[in-house]
Amino acid sequence: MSTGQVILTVGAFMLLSTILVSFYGLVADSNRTIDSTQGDITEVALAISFQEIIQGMAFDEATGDSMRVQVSDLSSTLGPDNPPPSGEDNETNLETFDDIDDFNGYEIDQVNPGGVLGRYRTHFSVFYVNPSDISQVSAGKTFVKRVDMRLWRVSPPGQDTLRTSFVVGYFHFD
Ligand SMILES: [Ca+2]
Ligand SMILES: [Ca+2]
Repeated sequence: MSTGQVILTVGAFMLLSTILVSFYGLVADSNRTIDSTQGDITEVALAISFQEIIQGMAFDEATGDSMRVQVSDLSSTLGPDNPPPSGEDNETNLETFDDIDDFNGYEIDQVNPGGVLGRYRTHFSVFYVNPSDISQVSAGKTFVKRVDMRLWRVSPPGQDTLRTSFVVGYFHFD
């Protein structure tokens, strides 16, 4: 990607209600600013990658191979489905997850992702949310799930934590 494309991608991503929580506010030292900016950009790039991976997965373990029209058909517990359906691998990581909520509670460490020096960590939480207000976590099952991601640089320690969310809905036509 050219620099222009990167900025466009980052700009578009920011519009998706991304909140950057800064713990330190203004940093006067320019070296630290550059270091911190590089960390922030890497976190945004990782977040976009994870979002694309997750959006390519089934809405729920139950919708992976058949159409579901009742919310009661959906998973009661959000997380990896172990033991997995016969013939499938245990769901323990990115390679074996097959539906969105398998990421609930998952945390991944990446060392020098994409050649950028540093160790980055991403934490995922997945909830059923109220379809008419996606900021509201739903106690019951719904056809809308929200994925919250938290990304930060573990080493060297970053100053910011990137928090971002997206929702995935499951639609059916009766
Ligand atoms: Ca699964
Ligand atoms: Ca699952």
